[in-house]
Amino acid sequence: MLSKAWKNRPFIARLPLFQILRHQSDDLRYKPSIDTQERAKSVTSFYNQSKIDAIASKDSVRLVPSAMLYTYKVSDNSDILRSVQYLHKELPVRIAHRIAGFRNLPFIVGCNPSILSVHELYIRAFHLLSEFPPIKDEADEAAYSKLVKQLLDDHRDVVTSLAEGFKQCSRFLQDEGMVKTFLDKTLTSRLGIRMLAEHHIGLSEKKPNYIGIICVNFTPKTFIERKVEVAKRMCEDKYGHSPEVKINGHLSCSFPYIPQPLDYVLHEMLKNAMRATVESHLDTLDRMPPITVTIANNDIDFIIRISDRGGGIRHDHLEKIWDYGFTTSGQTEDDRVSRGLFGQFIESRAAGAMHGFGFGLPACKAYVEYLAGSLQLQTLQGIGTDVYLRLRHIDGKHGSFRI
Ligand code: ADP
Ligand code: K
Ligand code: MG
Repeated sequence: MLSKAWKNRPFIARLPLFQILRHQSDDLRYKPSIDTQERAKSVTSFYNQSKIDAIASKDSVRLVPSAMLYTYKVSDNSDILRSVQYLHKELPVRIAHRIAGFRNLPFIVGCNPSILSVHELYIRAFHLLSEFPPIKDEADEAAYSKLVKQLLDDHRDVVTSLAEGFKQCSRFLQDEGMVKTFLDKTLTSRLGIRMLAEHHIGLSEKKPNYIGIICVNFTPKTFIERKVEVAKRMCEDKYGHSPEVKINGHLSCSFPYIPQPLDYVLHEMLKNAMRATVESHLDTLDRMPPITVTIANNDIDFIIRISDRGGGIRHDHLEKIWDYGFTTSGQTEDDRVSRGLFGQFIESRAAGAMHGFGFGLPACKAYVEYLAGSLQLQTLQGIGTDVYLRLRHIDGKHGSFRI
């Protein structure tokens, strides 16, 4: 019901906030899948959200990977049903917490079209998931999984949208800490939600060597080789050349792990090492020093060290590289650097197009710490950089993280 005061306002004042913003900017990329009715609902939720508040006051229930690994070892239907019932309860709680995060952003940031579009996606996901009726049988489970898959897809570009949004409002932002707290929380919570959702979907899909998202014989060497190939291809697209990558250390080790979050982390670290190597060897592109990746495995954790000879990181940049948004990309005047990649990547929305947003290091650190690991960097100015990625095993023997 519209109040009388509302009806009496001039037309523009009756438009929901985000609609006004939409008319101001052409570069908004709203998901076409949000229909008018859903949009009306999410708009109402900007102002009136007692249901979201109620659910946001609940605590989330986080799972230990070893429990995920062993509870669902025999994936008969009762396990699948238990897993989906957990998701059905848990996802609205986690999403409601994130919506509260968006609502607490400073007004000028919350109004940014890219950030607002993500806020709206979360509200929409909240309604779709929290209104899904109780799941009693296989048919319900299939319908719910279908919805979750669709949402995973709709939310695919969230990180890029947030990066764009914060880049656009960086001139209004004085409080680095606020940005960091919001993004660390939003990104790691998103990672957790995606891991849970993909784990459930994976349980039904029964991929060989996988229990949900857990690869039972994860082999770092093979995984790194695949990531190297992808990064090399990107590097060659940009510069026409890419450095060799040598892998040494514990090449044959293999153990259960969740490859999904590592995918992003290794991709970002390899891109950084390759960029530094190429840009510091522009006159000798045909004989660049290789990047060396070393794998070390032990009972408690496994370590991946990426060593490059890309000239290192300037002293006065060392503090800033962990800040969201800090980048040296686009600063080089050299034609051989600015010609393609950086400009082109900033425009692109394809997965892995994060180069140039200055999100790589801080986002990876947040993800790795969420997984009870650490990401550290040692640089030898004038020579190169070593990145140390340490991750705990998920066998539960020495304590683990919760998803
Ligand atoms: P982006 O790659 O988008 O610039 P990152 O957060 O990944 O953002 O990195 C921030 C900055 O840190 C880079 O712009 C670069 O100046 C510096 N940096 C990161 N890794 C390396 C490296 N291996 N060698 C030299 N500089 C690096
Ligand atoms: K950065
Ligand atoms: Mg990077």
